[in-house]
Amino acid sequence: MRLTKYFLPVTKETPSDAQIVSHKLMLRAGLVRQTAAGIYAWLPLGLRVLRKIEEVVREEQNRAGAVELLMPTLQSADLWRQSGRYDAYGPEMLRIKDRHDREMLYGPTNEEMITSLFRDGVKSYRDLPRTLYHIQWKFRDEVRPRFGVMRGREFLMKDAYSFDIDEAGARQSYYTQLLAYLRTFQRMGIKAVPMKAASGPIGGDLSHEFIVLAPTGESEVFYDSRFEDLDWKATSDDAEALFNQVSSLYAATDETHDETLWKDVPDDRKRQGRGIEVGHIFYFGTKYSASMGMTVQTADGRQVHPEMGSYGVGVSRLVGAIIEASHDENGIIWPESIAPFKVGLINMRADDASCAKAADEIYARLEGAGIETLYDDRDERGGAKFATMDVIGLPWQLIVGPKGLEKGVVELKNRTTGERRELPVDQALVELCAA
Ligand code: 5CA
Repeated sequence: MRLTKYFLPVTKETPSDAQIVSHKLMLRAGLVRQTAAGIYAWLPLGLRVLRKIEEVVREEQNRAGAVELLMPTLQSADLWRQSGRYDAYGPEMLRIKDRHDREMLYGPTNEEMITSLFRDGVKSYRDLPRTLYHIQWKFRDEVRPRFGVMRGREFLMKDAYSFDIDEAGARQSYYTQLLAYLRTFQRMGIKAVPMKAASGPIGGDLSHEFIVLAPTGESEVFYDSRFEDLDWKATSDDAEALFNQVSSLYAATDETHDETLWKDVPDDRKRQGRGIEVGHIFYFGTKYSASMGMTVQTADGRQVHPEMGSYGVGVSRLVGAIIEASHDENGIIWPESIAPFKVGLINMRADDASCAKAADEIYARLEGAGIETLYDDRDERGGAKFATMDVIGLPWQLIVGPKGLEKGVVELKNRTTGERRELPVDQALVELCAA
């Protein structure tokens, strides 16, 4: 993508309405703009990151055997009356009337809708177990939307729902999602610690929050440092063993913190700090299947209410959380797996015909090799171009200038380490292909 044809409204000034670093950087780097309190437009660069995160989430859900569908954002109040939650949910639910005076709502979550869809399509134990998920916008009329996309009113969530014939099966589905979550977050370059959680208005007796550590986080957290050493990629597919391992180590938020258990953690392993909740999983048994009349026939002919769980990932919140965990004084540092482009190609002298020709050729070769490149072909000062590339945080910068070209070299900068090296063009391209 050529910057002269793109829409990237980068700003130098720190926006005054933003309190935390990720919100400031998301505005400065031209990722989002607020259009109403807690509601954001995703500008082209921000949208690319959002899509990348979505794709990692999708791949790990599919790998875990979950099946994707898409439910609408608008739901009917009658559906929520079936579970009794329409009145219970409170002012966070945005309630709307259509032209026929029918009561509608903008979905804050989808337990009722998925239960009704599954109920109408399932007959017997042979149709179970199933985990269905979608990635869809939600609306919660938060009292205090703040910190940008971190606590928005409209936000993108992956929500999955599992249906099992009995509790043992439901626990397996829960463990499978737990493993999928740890893999998902690790692929995004962040460490999210699973912590025992209170299950809140969703209900149920087994629940974990996934917390990314960051000083600006909303919850206070207490955990065993052994969580820092676990490698989820290396963990086997035995989800139950993983669950047992996770359960054997102490980790809790301020809501569930237990001083007596905390005392048993050796002092040199005690870690305390703040964190951001990027995911939350729940097992809640037959709460919705019973209240909404979903039954299936078991192998021995009995009728039972399926056991259910729900599993949420804050997809749009993750954009902010990853920036909180990965930035420096000059801007964002994207982990490669979710970077909006891999390479920022800088032409130092757009007014110099031979320099522009060389940069154009490199751009064509990068594109030809399938490397996602943002090409700064604007007629601007070098300093402004460096500042733009640093703030938007692409993993690699490739700098083409007339002096280097005389020697046959370009400069390759690694955004994470800050290391800069002069290399012949061919070698730089080989390294970028391999990186
Ligand atoms: N139905 C369940 C699981 S599917 C559910 O709604 N869980 S939740 O309430 O915990 O939300 C799931 C995730 O969405 C949270 O872990 C958080 O990362 C994200 N989230 C929740 N509220 C907001 C918000 N106001 N802004 C941005 N992300 C949010």
